[in-house]
Amino acid sequence: MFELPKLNYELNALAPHMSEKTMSFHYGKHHATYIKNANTLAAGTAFEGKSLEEIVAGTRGDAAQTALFNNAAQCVNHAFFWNSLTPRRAEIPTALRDKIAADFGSFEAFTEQFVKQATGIFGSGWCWLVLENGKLKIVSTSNAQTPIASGTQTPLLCVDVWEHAYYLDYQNVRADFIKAVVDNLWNWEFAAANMG
Ligand code: MN3
Repeated sequence: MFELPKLNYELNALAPHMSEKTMSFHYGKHHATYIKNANTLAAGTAFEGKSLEEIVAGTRGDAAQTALFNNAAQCVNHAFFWNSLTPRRAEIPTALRDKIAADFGSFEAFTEQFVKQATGIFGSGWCWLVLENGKLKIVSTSNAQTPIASGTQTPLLCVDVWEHAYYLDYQNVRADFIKAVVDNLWNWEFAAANMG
C-alpha cells in the first residue's frame, strides 16, 4: 500500500510563496487522493506490489490503464515537487550553475525561459528542468504526464502548474506563482543530487 510521503518541512514553511492553506489542500487533499486512488486501482491487478515508478513505466501509453497511470504519475510528480522545494534559501552548487549557464546562455536566461514556458502551458500540467543526452532542457508535460521513469530524461526540478497549486494564493496570475517558486523555493541541492 502506498502512503502519503512525509514532507521535509512544515506546511507553513513555504509561506508567503505557498501558503499553509494551499499546502494543506494541495498536499493533504490532492496528493492524498492520488495515493488513495493509486492503491484502489492497483489492488488485485498485475501492478499490485509494484513501486509507483514501475507502475508509471508499465502503464504509460496504455489506453486501458489510463486511470492507474494518471494517479500513479501524480503520486510521483507530487513527491518530486515537494522535494524540489525548500524553505532554506540554498546557494546553487557551482557545477550546476556552470552547466545551466553553458546550456541556456546564462542563469538569468534559464529562469526567464522557465517562467515563460511554465506560464504558457495550456491547461493543467507540469514544467521540468531535465537532463537528456547530457544537456539540460526545459520540458512541459500535460496533466499527469511525467519524465519520471521515462528512461530518457532525468528530472532535476519541477513546478506544478495545475490551478490547485496556486489559485488560493495567486488566483489567475500563474506567472507570479512560478516566479515565486523559481526565485525563492527551489531546492538546488536536490537538483544537483539528481544530476549526479
Ligand atoms: Mn498538484
